[in-house]
Amino acid sequence: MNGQRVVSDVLAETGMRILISFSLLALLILAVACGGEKKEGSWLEPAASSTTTMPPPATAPEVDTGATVLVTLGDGHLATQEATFPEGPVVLTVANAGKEVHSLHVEGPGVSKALDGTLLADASGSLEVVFQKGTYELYCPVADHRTKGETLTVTIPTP
Ligand SMILES: [Cu+2]
Repeated sequence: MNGQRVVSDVLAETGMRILISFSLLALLILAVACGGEKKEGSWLEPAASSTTTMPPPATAPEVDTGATVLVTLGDGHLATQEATFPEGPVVLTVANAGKEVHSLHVEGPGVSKALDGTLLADASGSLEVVFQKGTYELYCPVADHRTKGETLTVTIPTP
């Protein structure tokens, strides 16, 4: 009986050892799997940094070809820095010089674009528009401001 107990104890002990080694293995596998995930994450990091390097080339053409024209919105009027705009990409810098809330909408050949939201007094925003030859209307889409005179027709001349 004693011998059998010893054998069973030994068996139980080896069983425990097997269990322990299995759980250790499982931990190792988990550690490796986590390490693998971390490696994947580190692989994603260079991709993310490469997308963050994307904006500079995108803004570079703006500097090269895009002209910047100031558009001033007032209470009942809309004025531009220049009488004619160049063909191609133009960044409209829109400034609210009035006391009311204003915004800007540009309508013309290939363009129907508006500022995101409205501009409070003394606020400014920018809107990039790619102009083609033709006539464009710039107006304030807020309430009835367009009919109150916040509109301007701009012609893009044929070179
Ligand atoms: Cu307005």
